[in-house]
Amino acid sequence: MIVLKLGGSVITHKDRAETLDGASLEQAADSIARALENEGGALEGGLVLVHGGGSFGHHNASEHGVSTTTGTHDAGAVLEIHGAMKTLNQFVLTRLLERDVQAVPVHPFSTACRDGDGALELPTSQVKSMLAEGFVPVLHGDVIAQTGRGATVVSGDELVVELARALEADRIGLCSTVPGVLDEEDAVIERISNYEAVESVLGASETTDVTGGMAGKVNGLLELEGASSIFGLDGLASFLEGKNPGTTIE
Ligand code: IP8
Repeated sequence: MIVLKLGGSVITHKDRAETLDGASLEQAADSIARALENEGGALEGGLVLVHGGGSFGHHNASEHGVSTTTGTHDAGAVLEIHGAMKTLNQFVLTRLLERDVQAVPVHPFSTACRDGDGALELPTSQVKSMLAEGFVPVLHGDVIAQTGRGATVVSGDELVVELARALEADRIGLCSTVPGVLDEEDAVIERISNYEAVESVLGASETTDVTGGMAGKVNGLLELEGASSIFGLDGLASFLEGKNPGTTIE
């Protein structure tokens, strides 16, 4: 099976609060629908989708000073951040359903939590049942309760790593705004097998992003057993056909 993340900055306009990038979301939904129609293709083992926040969630989280490590005990703040992410999730589900993709929501706030050290606990039995019944579960970056800190942000990237591990994913894909991890000359780095080799070129994210940026993504993916790919929207169809566009991380 495949775990695929649609980056928040791919499906939204990240610099304008709560603005969907409808054209990009539709392009992604088209690629997913086409790949699922292809019986016996790379998606035969099932697909779990995760999406990030982009201009939904991040603005609300930074307004309330909430990040992956700084929490809040204000339920109003939790509802705002979670509500923004549910709105975006609904947009994603609708675009997929319009294309006959049997997409269903899984909201991390209601299922996951962090322990006092920040370790993520994400139950996956419901995701496994959904997959077995032919659904495409769609999770998203969210706020979740954390022991001793109220509620903190969980990024879609962390969910991808945890899902890939728990579901023993064969392939992991991160669809980003860039065609892969870029070097100093903006050329795509084909393969990354250790973090130190690329540390200097992995800058922080430029717009409001309370989670890790490219460095965090690469670090998380390097922890996994299997190979993963980071690619742009134009590489999505090829990834879903079983190819390795962009940067391969293993
Ligand atoms: O865009 C973060 O998810 P990400 C979600 O995958 C929130 O980092 C609530 C800021």
